[in-house]
Amino acid sequence: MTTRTGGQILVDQLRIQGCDRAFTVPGESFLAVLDALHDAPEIDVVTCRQEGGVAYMADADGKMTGRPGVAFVTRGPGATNASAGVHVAFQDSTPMILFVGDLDRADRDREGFQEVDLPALFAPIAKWAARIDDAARIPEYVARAWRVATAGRPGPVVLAIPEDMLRDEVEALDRPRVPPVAETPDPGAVAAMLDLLKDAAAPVAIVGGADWSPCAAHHWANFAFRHGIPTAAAFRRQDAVANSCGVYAGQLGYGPNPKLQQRVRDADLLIVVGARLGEATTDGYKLVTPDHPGQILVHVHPDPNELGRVYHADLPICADMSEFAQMCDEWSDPELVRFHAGEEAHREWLDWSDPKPRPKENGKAVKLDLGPCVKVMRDKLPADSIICNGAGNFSGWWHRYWHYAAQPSQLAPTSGTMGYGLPAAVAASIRFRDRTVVCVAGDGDFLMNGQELATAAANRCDLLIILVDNQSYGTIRMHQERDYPKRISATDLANPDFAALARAYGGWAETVDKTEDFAPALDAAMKRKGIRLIHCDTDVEQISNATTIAKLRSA
Ligand SMILES: Cc1ncc(C[n+]2csc(CCOP(=O)(O)OP(=O)(O)O)c2C)c(N)n1
Repeated sequence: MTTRTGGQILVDQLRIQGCDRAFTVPGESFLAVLDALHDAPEIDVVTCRQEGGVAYMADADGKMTGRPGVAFVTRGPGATNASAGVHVAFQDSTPMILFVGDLDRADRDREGFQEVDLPALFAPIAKWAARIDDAARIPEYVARAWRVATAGRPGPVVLAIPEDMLRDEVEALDRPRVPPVAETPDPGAVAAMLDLLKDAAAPVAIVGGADWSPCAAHHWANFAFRHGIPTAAAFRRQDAVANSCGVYAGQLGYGPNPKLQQRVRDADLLIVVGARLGEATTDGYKLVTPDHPGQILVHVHPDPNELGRVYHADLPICADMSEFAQMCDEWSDPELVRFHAGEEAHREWLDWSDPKPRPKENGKAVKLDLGPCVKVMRDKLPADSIICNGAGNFSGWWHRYWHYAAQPSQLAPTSGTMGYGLPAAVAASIRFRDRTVVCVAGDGDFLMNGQELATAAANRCDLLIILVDNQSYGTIRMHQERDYPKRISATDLANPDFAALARAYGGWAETVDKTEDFAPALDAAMKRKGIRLIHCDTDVEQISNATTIAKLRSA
């Protein structure tokens, strides 16, 4: 056996596992890896401008592929910058592996340069956090990381890689590719679920989350449509089934359709597939309560640890999402009748997601009304466009009015982190060169990772940015107006000229401040490639798609 450096062994193992892309801000602590990547053309290295962007891109890549998004950052400041993305991957159940260059083994525990106890730092927000001290064991650690990140409820793994360990030249046995270990659903349990459906008067499904896939989206949509089961998406899992599916009922989360909420309350049978029924989806554990008296809960999840963790499940089913949905789709039972509620719920959602012009307030019409702008986007952009966003009320217009295609078409953090949209859009436009990628951002949200415009330019990304500028951290202002009216504190923003900023990165940009100017701006943007930014100059008065500050003050 020939000897290799730790860096080469690591890169070889990534290649074997099928890694084709890694996001990084380089550090001197992992030069041996960077050197090995020089000879690994199969792995596309995306060099970013801040580790927050690195980790969000890796998360987005993991969401799109179902394989771990891979990232390399340096110790101390690099690791702490990247930690926000590890938290997203944890809450969003995204497979991710973050490698962190660490200081030499002999110097550990002296609080050396940029030293942090990395496994301890990441333990509460990673599925597994460890350190590789022996180069000969790199294949074992990386193969295990691949398995841990993808199995059960997917999540992030963090591996610290000491600098001197990566330079060691040792003999190491490569591990073969980790095969997927799909949990086949128990046919008896699926039959029991179908029996419950036969007895139900008002079933509702809530779908999307851990381990969801295009295959699961396809089969669940077929099954639910065939039997007329109203299917809601969990918070920010709006691509769990194509929204064109005739029983798609809308998303739960912030600002949901009250009719959908009522339908969930009235359901006698809830079939929850993939979702963990988190705080946002369940409106603070109130829409569906953990004990859900009067409702039967079938909870289908890929991880046994999630079943019964918060919610009591009358019928828990541990299964791979794709296999479960496929088994449902292939099941034929003549006794299972079709519910009318599915199509009724879909009609209600169609009406809910149809933007009406915002009513005048105090005789004043809204100059730039975002609802009709989203409708213009729906009419002009391809139906399978990938919509990416971070956190802020601005996202509510797209969550309500955009019609999502089947997964992957939505990259949005269920953990509600700002600054996610642009890095996610960069990752999406590199992964899907042939698809339209849109980043929707608030002015606060955008500048949290605006530096990744440089990464977009360097990687010749085609992406469209819709920047909703209300000169405010508007969401927090909304909470302020409700709880402490007329006492604005720390929420006003002084912004740069966003259009000029995009142009400085080689992009095209236009500012619009009237609804009627949005469609021509979009036409102009669509004629071009590269970075395109439509800067929407809006009024903080329109604080969400349902509320104005005036209304909050008079409430
Ligand atoms: C990383 C991070 N920091 C802070 C917050 C708290 N937060 C939620 S929304 C928001 C304001 C977002 O402002 P903007 O992007 O301008 O959108 P708007 O609310 O005005 O629509 C803040 C500060 C958060 N969710 N994530």
